[in-house]
Amino acid sequence: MQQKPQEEYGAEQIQVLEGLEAVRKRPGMYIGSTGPKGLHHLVYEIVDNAIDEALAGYCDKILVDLLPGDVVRVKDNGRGIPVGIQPKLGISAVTVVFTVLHAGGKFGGGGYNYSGGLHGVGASVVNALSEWLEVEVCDGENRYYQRFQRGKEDAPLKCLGPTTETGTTVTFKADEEMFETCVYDYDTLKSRLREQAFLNAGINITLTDQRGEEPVTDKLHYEGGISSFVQHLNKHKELLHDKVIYMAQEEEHQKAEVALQYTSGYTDLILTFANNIHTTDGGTHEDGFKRALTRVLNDYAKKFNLIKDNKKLTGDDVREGLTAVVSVKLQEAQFEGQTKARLGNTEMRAMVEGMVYDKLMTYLEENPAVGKALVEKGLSAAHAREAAKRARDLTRRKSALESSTLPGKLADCIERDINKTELYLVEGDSAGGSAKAGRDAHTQAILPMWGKMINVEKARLEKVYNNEKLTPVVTALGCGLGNDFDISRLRYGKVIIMADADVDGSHIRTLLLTFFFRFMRPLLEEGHVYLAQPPLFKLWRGKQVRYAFTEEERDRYAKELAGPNNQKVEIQRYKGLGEMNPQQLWETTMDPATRTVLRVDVEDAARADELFTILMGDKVAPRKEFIEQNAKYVTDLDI
Ligand code: TTJ
Repeated sequence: MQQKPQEEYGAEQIQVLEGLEAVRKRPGMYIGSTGPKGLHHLVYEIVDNAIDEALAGYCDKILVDLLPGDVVRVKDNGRGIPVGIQPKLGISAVTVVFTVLHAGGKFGGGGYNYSGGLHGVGASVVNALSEWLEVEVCDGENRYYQRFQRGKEDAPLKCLGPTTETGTTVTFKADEEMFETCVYDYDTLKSRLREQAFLNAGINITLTDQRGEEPVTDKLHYEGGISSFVQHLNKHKELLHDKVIYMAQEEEHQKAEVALQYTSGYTDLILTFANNIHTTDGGTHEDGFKRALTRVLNDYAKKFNLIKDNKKLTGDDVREGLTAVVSVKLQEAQFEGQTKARLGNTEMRAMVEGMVYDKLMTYLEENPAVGKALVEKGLSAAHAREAAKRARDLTRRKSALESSTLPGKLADCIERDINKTELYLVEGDSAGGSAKAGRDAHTQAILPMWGKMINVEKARLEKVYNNEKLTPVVTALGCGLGNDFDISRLRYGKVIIMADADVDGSHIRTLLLTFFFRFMRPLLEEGHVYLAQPPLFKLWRGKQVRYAFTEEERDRYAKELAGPNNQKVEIQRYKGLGEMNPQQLWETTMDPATRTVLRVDVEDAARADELFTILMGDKVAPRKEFIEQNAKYVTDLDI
C-alpha cells in the first residue's frame, strides 16, 4: 500500500481517532442511548448500508446473523465497499468508512440519493462502540479484510487473494464497556427488519438466530411492499373492503407511496416514513395525506349525494377504522422536532396531498361499493361524535372528568412534584389495602381497581367517558383523554400497574394498556407507564427469607438457603398480591430502592396494536389461536 509522508499521515490519523474518541465519550449523542435501544441501533446502522446498496440496484440479498457471544454478522451481495485509496486521506475507502465520522456510503456521484438523514450516523460509530469489528469486501476480483478494536485498526486493509464473489460482510461485537446490555432481542430485530422489507419491496432480508441449539430463521421478503405492510397490520381485523388501496407517484427528485385499507374498528393507525425512517411525529407527508383524505371523502360524498349538503365529515370521522402506510423518498430530508422524528419539507405536503386526492378520488369513482362503504363509515363516526358531544355538554358541569374532585378510592400522596410521584393502579381491594398500608405515602398514591372493565377496543370514546371503572383513572391522572388529552396536567410521573401474574391480572393489565394506547398514547410514548413485578415465590428457612421472581431464581435460592447440610427450605407460591402483607408488598414490589418495574414502551405502535387487537378484538378465532400459541406469554404480557 502506498505510504504518505509520516507526519501528514499521523496528523490525519490523530484527527480520526479523536473523532471516534468523541463517540465513545458521548455515545448517546450518536445512537440515542446505551440501553437496549442503542444496542439494536448498531445493527440497523450496518444493515442500512446494505439496504442502500440494494436500493441502488446492486444487491438483492442481505443476511443478518446473531452469533454466540453477542456477535452480529451482516452480509450483502452488493458491489462491495470500494477498496481503493481515498486521495484525501491516503488510506483505503473501506478504512475511511469505518474510521471517519460521518463518512456515509456516498463516494462520488451515481450512488443512491435518498439515504437517511436522522440515522445514517454511519459505520464508524458502530466501529467506535464495538470491542472488535471485522470487515470483508469482495469486489469480484479479490477478497479484502480488515479488523478494528474499539475503532482502531489492527492493521491496514489486507488483500487475501482472488475471488469471483462480490459483497460486503461486517462482523462485530458491541463493547460491554459502552452498553448496559449486549444481548440482542430477536423479535425486536425482526420487527424492524420486517418493516424495512415492507418499505423496500422485493428486497430479501434473512435474519437468523444461531445462539441457541437450533437455529431460528425468518425470511423477510415482500413483493407487495407497503401494501403487504397494511395487509400485515390488518391481519387480525375485520375489513371494510377486501383490497388494499395503493397509490404511488414519482417526480424528478422525490417520490411518494401510500397504501390504505379500512377496518370496521374505531381507531386508526397511520404509519409514516421518510427515506425509510419511521417519522413517529408525522410531518408534512402525514398532513398532506390527512388533508387529502378528508377532502376526497367529503367531495365524493357530495358528488354522489351520499351526504346532506350541510353535513361535513371531519378528519377524525374519515380516519375511523383506517390503517395506512405513507412512505416518501426525497433528497435532503429535513427532520424536525425534539426527537427529529417529524418531516419538515413543505414540498412533500403538496405532493402527497395532490397525489392522494387525484388517485383516491379516481379509485373510489371506479369502485363505488368501496366509496359508499367509506362514506358510511365516516357518517357513522360523525353521528357518534355528535352524540358524544351532546352527552358531554349535558354532563360537563358535573362530569367527573372535568371536575377537580379526586376519586374517593384514591389514596393520594403528599408530594406534588411529578418527578417524584407514582400512582399505583392495584388489582383488587385487598391488595389495594395492603398497598395503602405499605406504601411511602409521601410519594406513592394508590388507586384500587376492581371487577371486569369494558372492552376498550370495541367501545367508542363516549362509552369510556361514562365508564365507572376507568373514570377514576382518568381523574386521578388529571390530563383528560382522547383529543383533549393534555400531558402537561399529569399528576404522577410514574403510573405503575400492579396486578397478579394470573389470567385476571393479565386481563386488567391488557385492558389498562389498551386504554392508554387508545386514549392516552403520549403517556406511553413518553415512558410514564410501568408494570410492577411482584415476586412469584417466597422461600424461607427459619428466619431467613428470600423472594424469587422466576422459577430459575427459586431453584437457586432454594439451594443457597438449604446450605451444605441441605436443610429443609419452605417454599410458598404466591397466587396473588393479596397474599402479601403490607410490609412484604413494600419490600418486594414497591420499595423504589429494591424493586424492579418494567417500563412499557410503545416504540412499535404497530406491534402493540396487533397484540391488543388479537386479545380484545371482535374476531374470536385469531384471539383463541393467539392465546393457545402464547399461553405462557399472555400472563406476563409485555409489549
Ligand atoms: C458505493 O459505491 C461504489 C460501489 O459500492 C458502494 C458501496 O459502498 N456499497 C456497499 C456498502 N455495499 N454494501 C455496503 C455495506 C454493507 C455493510 C453490511 C456494511 C457497510 C458499512 C457497507
